[in-house]
Order: sequence, then C-alpha cells, then structure tokens
Amino acid sequence: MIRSIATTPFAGQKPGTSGLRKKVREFQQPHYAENYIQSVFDSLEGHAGGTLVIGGDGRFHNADVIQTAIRMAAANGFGRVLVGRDGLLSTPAASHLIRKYRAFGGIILSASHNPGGPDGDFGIKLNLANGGPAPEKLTDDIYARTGTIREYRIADLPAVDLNKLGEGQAGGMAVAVIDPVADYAALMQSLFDFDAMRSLIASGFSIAFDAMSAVTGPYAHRILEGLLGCPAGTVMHATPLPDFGGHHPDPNPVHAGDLTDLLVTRRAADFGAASDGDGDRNLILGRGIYVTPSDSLAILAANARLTPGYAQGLAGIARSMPTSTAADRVAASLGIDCYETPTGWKFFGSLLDAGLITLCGEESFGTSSSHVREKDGLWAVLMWLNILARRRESVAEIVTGHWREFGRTYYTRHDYEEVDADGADRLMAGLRARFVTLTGQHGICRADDFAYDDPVDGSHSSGQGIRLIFEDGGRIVYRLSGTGTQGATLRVYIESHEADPLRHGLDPQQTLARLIDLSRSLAGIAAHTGRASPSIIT
Ligand code: VG1
Ligand code: CO
Repeated sequence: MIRSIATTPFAGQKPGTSGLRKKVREFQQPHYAENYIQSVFDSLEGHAGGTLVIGGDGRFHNADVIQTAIRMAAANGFGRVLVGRDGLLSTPAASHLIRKYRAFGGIILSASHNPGGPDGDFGIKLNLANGGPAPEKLTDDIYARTGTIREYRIADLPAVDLNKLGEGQAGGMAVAVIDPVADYAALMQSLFDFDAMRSLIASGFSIAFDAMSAVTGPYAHRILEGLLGCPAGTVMHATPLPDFGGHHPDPNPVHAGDLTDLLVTRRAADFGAASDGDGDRNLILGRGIYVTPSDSLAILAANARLTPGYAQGLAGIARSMPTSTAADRVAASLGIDCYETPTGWKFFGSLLDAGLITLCGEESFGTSSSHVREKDGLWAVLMWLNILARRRESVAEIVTGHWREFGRTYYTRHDYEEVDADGADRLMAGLRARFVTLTGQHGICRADDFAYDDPVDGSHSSGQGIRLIFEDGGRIVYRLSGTGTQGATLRVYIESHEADPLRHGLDPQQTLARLIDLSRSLAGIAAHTGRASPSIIT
C-alpha cells in the first residue's frame, strides 16, 4: 500500500559540491531524509518503470535510509531497484552499475570523507543515467522543491533483507540484492593488465593499502589479495564500520598518517594507497615518497598508453580549477586539450559523455576516467600498479623522472576548517572587491573569480573560486568548501612551477613559503577567521 505523508519543508536542504551533506542528527529528524528523497524524485522526469541503483558507504544511519529509499522508490513508480549486499556500494561501483544495467540513475548514501557515527555526517547523492552526479541545474531544482514540499509517498513494506543475494519483490517493484564487488572487479580487469600486475607482485613488490574501515575494504580485498595475489593483510582496516573506527576516512597524509609514515618515513613498502569513506578518493605513496594528487593525474596521463584500457591514447584531460597545472603540461606535450572545470565531479560528466576527455582529476585525491562518471579510488591504484608493472621502476623514480621532463609543480592546500561563516564570507568579499588593486602587486598579473562555461551544454557556473595568478605562473586560489557541515571551511590552494631539476628535491612548504605568507596576508585570514594557521595542510 502506498501512503502519502503530509510534511513541511526543512530549511537548508541544499545540495553542495557532492549531494546533500548534513550532521547525522539533522538527518535523523522525522521526515528529513524522506523530504529530500521525495524532492529528488519530484525533480525527475521519465523515471516510471526505470531502474534505480541504491547503495551506500556503510556509515551509521545507512541501513535506515536505504530501507526508506527502497520504499519510496516503490511508491514513486520505479520498476526495479538494484541494491548492494548489506547496503554497500562504493561510489564508483554505483556509477558503473548504473551504466552497465542502463538504470535511470542511482542514490548513493554517503558523506564521503567526512567522519561517521551518531555525531558524524551523513549524505545523499543523486546520479543520473550516465552514472554521474546530477548536474547543477537539477540540484538547483531539487533544492527549490525542498522548499515547497507538502507530502511524500512511501510504500508500506517490511524491510528488505539486504544480507541475502537475489531478486525479490517489494510493493510491485523488483528488488535485486547484488554482490557489490563483482561487476566492478570485472570492469577493472577489462581496463588493466592483471597478468603483469600479478607478476610484479609475485616478484616481491610490496603493497600496503588502507581501506580506512570504509567501503573500499571488500573491493580492495577481493582485487588486491584475491585477484592479484597480494599477501593476506595487504589491505588494512578492510571491514567497513559504521563509524569508520572513529577515524576520519579521508585519504590524505594527515588522516592516513600511519600509512604515510609507514611509506614515507619508514620506507617499509614499495607502494602504499588509501581510499575514503565511499571509495572514490585515492592516496598514492611510494617508498619514501608521497605523490600529490595533481602530480598523480599528470603522471597517469603521461603513462596511460602503458595500460590496455588506455593504449589508444587519451582524447583529452580535465582538471578542476584548483588542481595544479601539472596535467596541462602533459596535455600540451601529448597535443590534446586540457579543460579546467569548477570543483566537483559533476562538471566532468558532460566532457566525458561528449568524448572530449578520457582522464580527469582533482587535487582533493580524486582521479578517474571515462570508465565511470565518478572519481574512482581503486581504479587509480590499479592504474599506478599497471604502470609500475610495465616500467619496473620505483614510484620515486617515475615521479622524479616526470619532474625532469615536465618540471615540478610544488603544491599545497591549506584548509581552515569550521571557521565562522560570516567571517569567511567577508574574507571572500574583501578579496573580490580588490581584484583591480591586487593586479600588479606582488607579481600578481591576474585576479578574478573563476567562472565556467560548459563547452558541451553551454551551462554557466560563476563564483567558483578566487584566483590570484602570478607572472611566473604561480597561483593562489581561495574557495569555501561545499561539503562541510559546520560553519565554513576556507580552502587555500598554492602552487608554483619549478623547471630546474636541481631544485626538485625541496620541501613544498618551504618552497612555497612566500606564497603561503601572501595567501594569509592578502586575504586577512587571521583577522577574518581568528586563525593564525590552517587546521590541516595537505
Ligand atoms: C571537496 C573537494 C572536491 C570534491 C568534493 C567531493 O569539496 O574539494 O574536490 O569533489 O569534496 O568529494 P569541497 O567543496 O569541500 O571543497 V567526496 O570524496 O567528499 O564525494
Ligand atoms: Co568520496
């Protein structure tokens, strides 16, 4: 039986960089998730009878909202739901399932790299038939709908047993509980040379993978230890936990500090990697070296032809605006285009769909390709391993060799987390008001607010981050995060290019010190946020 439940709007159900993300406690209010999911369904067209993929990263509250989403899908006319066993699907696996099974779209329950548990964060993302995040126009419609919603529709159904694989019925809708890993693992085998990687590993090449007690555990376990023959224990923290073991499932050198220490300081393995809550991010480490995500994108692009899936070469590359310009240099040398998009994976979708690009990435530990429409943590790990298996050089040799050829782009991101939102807004407004006066000072040749016109669908996005571009090509970029759930988070991205190989072995923070100081003084960060230094440096 389908019921219509009267409801009233909640303020602030505005999707950010990657879906709606809020504190678990906010999501736990009666009708909160229902209102949002109904607003999503109300904003769709042509979904009647279609397939909806549903899954999440296993965080606290997932189990409840998955059942709600299934019951609401039945009440809103979907014909079939595909849901991962135990409600688990990594974001890239969900993207792949949508594409493979020609689903109408998908709902992914995740707050990605944000902490989980009762005091942590929760989130809902909508993906469409191309497997990618809903575009801005649609997320704007959804937000508008959340402001006027008066009722939602839900089927009266017992909870679906998500532990058992198989297909059943729920309120006239088919519900298939599927193995979350199988299709994804097959996709990876179609892209990469598993024989070459197996022989690399059989030769003693050692890997340490930190799944951060999040969704990648089952995927990494099956692929690395199962298909590639890595020793048991290669995948650490392999069991998804509702609170990620109390950790912050963000694969950067700070939150994956133990792994980084194991590789960079103790030099205890040949290759190290980690992934985030929903499996779309990646951290890449080699013995004694951390590879910045911006460099990783550039290096993968430069070596893509060594892997079967990309042996034909790349159509083009795209990077988010704050991502370093390292990939641009590779694109130039390959004679292909490099697109610069606003932050967030949704902007890559149209370029990928139109075949303009093959690889894309963000400085925030996100890299992927045309194989799905999301960033893909394990994919990046496997692409690295495939390249390592072919080149038989160390990660450090490959990275330093890349720098010799293209120069090194020194890069850092400084985050000032959970600062006062009004102060952060004033800081950004203050910079915007001074574009003209800043130009010409300190070697700044251009100051602007990044805007983007999608070359495929013509959509326009403004206010995507403040850029200070220096005569020598260096940049300082300021953005406010669109994924935080408390106050505002100011992100400051700083980069500078160094062509001279004799200056490639320096410490990024020292090398960038002048720009870092300028980033603080020009914006008045201390005055506006009360913070003398960032909360996190990556
Ligand atoms: C952050 C990153 C952005 C990424 C987004 C979603 O957004 O900077 O590059 O696409 O998270 O990633 P923001 O607005 O907080 O800077 V995930 O793995 O959280 O889905
Ligand atoms: Co993520």
